[in-house]
Amino acid sequence: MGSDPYKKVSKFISLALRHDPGAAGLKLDEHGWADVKELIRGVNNTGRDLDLAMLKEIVRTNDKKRFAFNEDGTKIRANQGHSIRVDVELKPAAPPDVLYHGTATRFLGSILGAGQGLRPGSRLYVHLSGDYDMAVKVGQRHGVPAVLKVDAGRMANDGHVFYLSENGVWLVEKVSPEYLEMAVRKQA
Ligand code: HQG
Repeated sequence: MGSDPYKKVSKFISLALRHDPGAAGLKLDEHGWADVKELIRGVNNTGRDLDLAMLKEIVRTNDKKRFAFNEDGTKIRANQGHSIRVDVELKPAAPPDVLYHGTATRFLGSILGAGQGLRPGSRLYVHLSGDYDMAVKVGQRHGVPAVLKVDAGRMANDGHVFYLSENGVWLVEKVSPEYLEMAVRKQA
């Protein structure tokens, strides 16, 4: 992971395709697609090195499969993680009984203590993971990690819609505190 030679440019592409297309002089369509040639040109215009071969390699090798080309390879979009309102045609899916959310200990007061539950913040959805260890990594991005266990089975029974992104991230609009508890690491 640390040896990914494309990490910097790939982060910039994430920014452009999820949050700020203008940073690369781009416009996304309603489904989040950007024109591949425009993306390459836009990234080059910011002084970053990128050509089609590199972009293909980035999409293929990205550790979280963050991006996808359309069928004829003329367009590209982020699979999930957007803050801008685009419809990436997420598929509703029945979640496993338990999902995890990685956060930081400093947020637990408002999530559990103040009873806000999980909110999407600047993104369109709350991000959940089927995997405890992945949730720890997500939480570490914000500080000392804390992992919450989400009673996804009961939420689904209660009518909450879950989506599974193309790259395997579970998404839901919000999680009320009644479905949350602190997770305890499973014994190996
Ligand atoms: C927290 C990465 C206070 C929430 C990851 C999180 C993920 C609250 C932070 C993806 C709260 C938002 C998304 C409340 C939630 N009060 N804090 N009521 N409700 N929060 O970055 O889930 O590498 O927007 O716990 O792998 O950390 O970019 O979301 O700590 O899949 O592809 O507010 O980003 O993927 O932070 O991460 P974020 P996230 P990529």
